[in-house]
Amino acid sequence: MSMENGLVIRSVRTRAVRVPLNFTLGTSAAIVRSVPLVLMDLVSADGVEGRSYVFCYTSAGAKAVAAHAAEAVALLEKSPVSPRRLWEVAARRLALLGVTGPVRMALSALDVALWDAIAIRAAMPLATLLGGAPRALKAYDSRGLGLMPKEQLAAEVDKLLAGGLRALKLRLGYPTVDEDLAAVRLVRGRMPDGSELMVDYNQALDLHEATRRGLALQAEGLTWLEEPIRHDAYQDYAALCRKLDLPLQIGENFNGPEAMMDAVLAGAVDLAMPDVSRIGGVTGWMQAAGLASARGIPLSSHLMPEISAHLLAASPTAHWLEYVDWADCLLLQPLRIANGEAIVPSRPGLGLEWNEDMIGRLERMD
Ligand code: SMN
Ligand code: MG
Repeated sequence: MSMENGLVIRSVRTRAVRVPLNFTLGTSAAIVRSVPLVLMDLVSADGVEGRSYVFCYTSAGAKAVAAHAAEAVALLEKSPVSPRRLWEVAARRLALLGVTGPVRMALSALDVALWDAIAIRAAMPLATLLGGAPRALKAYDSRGLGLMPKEQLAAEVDKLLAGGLRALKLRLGYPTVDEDLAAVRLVRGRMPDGSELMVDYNQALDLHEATRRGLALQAEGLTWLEEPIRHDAYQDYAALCRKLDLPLQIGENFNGPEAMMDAVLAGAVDLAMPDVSRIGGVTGWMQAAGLASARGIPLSSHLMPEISAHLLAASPTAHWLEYVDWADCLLLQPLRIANGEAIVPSRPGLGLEWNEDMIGRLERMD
């Protein structure tokens, strides 16, 4: 099959599995002890395989993503499909349902699997195919450090630092600003000089409280303040950006590059961290990377680091990779961390190969 003709999908298989976490994550929104992931295997008519996976938040989310992926594949089967055609066809057919939430996550997962197959057929790492190259990326450890008692927090910081990364993300949103400050100081106090600390409120505050806490946190030397208020309150984010010296980070909830554009035009974006499964897969990410580049906005990623690493390596304003180990047990070659950085693999495509023995032992959710 030549490249001009695109890629004919022979089959797409999804498997929904529940993966236990090594570090429980208590955010202001939920306590997460295990994560539902949908694994996707696409096979082209000429036998090339493309893979992706997506974090689905809840069991129903995983089932919905798998169901929407199956319907989307039925729309595309038998004729050649490029990532662009995937979005054109699916967006036309699904506009009334809405290309958001699980629909967008399913399409994004398909887009990633398609790009993986295209890169594998071209015998290139995805980062290279997208105009970058495999390299070491700045990465922060985003495991654990949820809302928890202080002694546990201290023990977790030590354990995470032993993992080799020199930047951490702490969840905030304790009942009072003093408790938030105490958590920041405790964590900071255990981190070596030169290391960096990010904080994430997961949308816990209103504008008034976010201003108050933001001002109180400003002198703590934080790298960013993430999602203090509801994710789509762009006017309020713009007001916060003007009031605080501390850079604000948003983006994990951008529904496609269009949402990022709205946020940028509202003056709501100091730093951006799109999620590959909401921004629209590789296709949506590269459009978002263009916006970020045009405005000089530092671009970080959200979860799924094995996929995001290739995308950051091809993004002009690449900033931080969010590192978690959730998919490690599913992979024969998990994402490698060395010298405080994440290493983008130079294998063809994304470099995802399933550890079928381990997958066979996980709880299935489909
Ligand atoms: C987050 C979101 C969803 C699940 C886990 C963690 C968090 C992040 O907002 O930025 O990683
Ligand atoms: Mg977040």
